Amino acid sequence: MDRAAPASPLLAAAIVDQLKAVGVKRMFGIPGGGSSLALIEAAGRAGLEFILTRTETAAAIMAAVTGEITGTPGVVLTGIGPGAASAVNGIAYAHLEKSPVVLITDGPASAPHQAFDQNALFAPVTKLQGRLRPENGAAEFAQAIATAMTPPWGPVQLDLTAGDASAPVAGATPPAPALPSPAPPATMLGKAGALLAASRKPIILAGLEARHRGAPGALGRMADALACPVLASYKASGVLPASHPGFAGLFTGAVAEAEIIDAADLIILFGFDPIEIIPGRWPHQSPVLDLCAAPAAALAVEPTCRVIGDLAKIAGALAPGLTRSDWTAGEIDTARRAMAETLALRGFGHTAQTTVEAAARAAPAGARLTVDAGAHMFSTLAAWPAEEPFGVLKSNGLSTMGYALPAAIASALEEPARHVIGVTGDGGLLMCLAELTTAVAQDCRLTVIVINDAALSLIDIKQQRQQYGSRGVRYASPDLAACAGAMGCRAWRVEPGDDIAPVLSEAFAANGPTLIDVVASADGYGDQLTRLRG
Ligand SMILES: Cc1ncc(C[n+]2csc(CCOP(=O)(O)OP(=O)(O)O)c2C)c(N)n1
Repeated sequence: MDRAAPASPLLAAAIVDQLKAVGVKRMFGIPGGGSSLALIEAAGRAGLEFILTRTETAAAIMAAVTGEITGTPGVVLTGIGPGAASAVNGIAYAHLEKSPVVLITDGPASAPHQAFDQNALFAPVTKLQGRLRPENGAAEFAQAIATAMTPPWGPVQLDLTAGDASAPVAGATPPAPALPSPAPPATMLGKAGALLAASRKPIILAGLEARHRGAPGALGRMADALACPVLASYKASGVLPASHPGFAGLFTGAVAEAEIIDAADLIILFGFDPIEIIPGRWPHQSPVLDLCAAPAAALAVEPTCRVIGDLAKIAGALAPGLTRSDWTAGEIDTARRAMAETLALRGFGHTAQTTVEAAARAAPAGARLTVDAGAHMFSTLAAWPAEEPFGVLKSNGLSTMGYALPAAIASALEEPARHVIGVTGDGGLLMCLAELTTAVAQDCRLTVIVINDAALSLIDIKQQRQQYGSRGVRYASPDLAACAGAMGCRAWRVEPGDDIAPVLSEAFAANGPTLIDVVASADGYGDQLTRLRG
């Protein structure tokens, strides 16, 4: 006989209601025995999905990626103590890469077992920490959502005990506060307009803020009006389509693109976050006009003028004063070719470059790429023509390994019709391999491509450069196709000499998750890095 379902846990239900009200569709995590159970129950009743992952790190990355691509908060639930601690890396990603995330941890503990100050643990990587209680929880939760969603976006962390989650809230549930939209000060716009008017050869460096709302369109119109080159940060790949005549390549923050930036007489940062510039001296002399959505940490360079506000509105206000620059199409094309040459990977057999070029040729229209951290990343991004914002998902500010697969799962859940391709090193995949079972359980339409060189190649190169002995960077890699097959995922192993094209076609035609384990060469990475970074 069916037992009657228990009455809704009230604070938990109020939390779920607010999440639904701001557009949240799913939560990620691994429940502990406490408040997460009440939240999952309330979510189930309210029609909000709960995605059970294999690690809290992957859950937090999935939530952060969901927050980035949807512009609504990603939500993570964890248990107390170890569950909460395991989420830190994904929350650090959300913090450094400006993604709105709400993390609800069970706790605080009432006894020494599994007890530590969870608010203190998350303080360095969240915008707000707190504890939800029945008497103020609904209001504080509304405030937490607003904090996560106020530019610069970021994660918030809230403790919630099982008892509090199931207690009735006091007072009415407040609506989520309206989010502020700062207007750019007119004086700054005047100075920005004067800099633009004085420039004959401006260059635009587009950053991660340029991916949101109306910013990509505004960027394209500015690039067209100025007829100037645009470099995109890794995360901004696709904000100006790779096929656009103004697209000059990636901003890697290194010597690769120095020549074209040095040829410019004005550097326009368009939504660039300081985290996207690798540490070191700013080598360029020209004045910098910084157009940004939110005040952030100090840039490596003091801008001549900074305008803070909605990027589309700022660009719209500056548009009437823009005139065609002196750049020629030939100069921009030469820069694009030089960048491709700098990034060319000269290895043997299958390499990251040959593999991703083949994947790009075979990929279904509109496919999205996710990429992990490691030596394979440079060639992957260079070989993939991103045609739209979020066409590429990457951990850049944190540059965490174990990212490409969870990010691909988040993408597949949010946009099931869009095929997503996760390119990863073997080291990075082995950090999150178990999430293949999540992809299988959710029937995600994704293909993992492993550039399997049985080494932590990026670290291997650095070790070799320092002329240290080869220790601690190589291992015998397992047969990853066999591992994936055992988890219910269709998988292939591509050996040197095998034709990868038919395998890619089959994998991309499949509806569920697939994995291609490419036995690849690491030759050429060291030389490539020297050309890229000097
Ligand atoms: C979680 C995490 N641990 C360690 C690092 C440091 N790290 C950066 S790249 C790298 C090696 C990556 O190896 P692999 O995934 O096999 O890719 P490859 O460099 O061989 O292409 C390491 C250890 C990191 N970025 N993230």
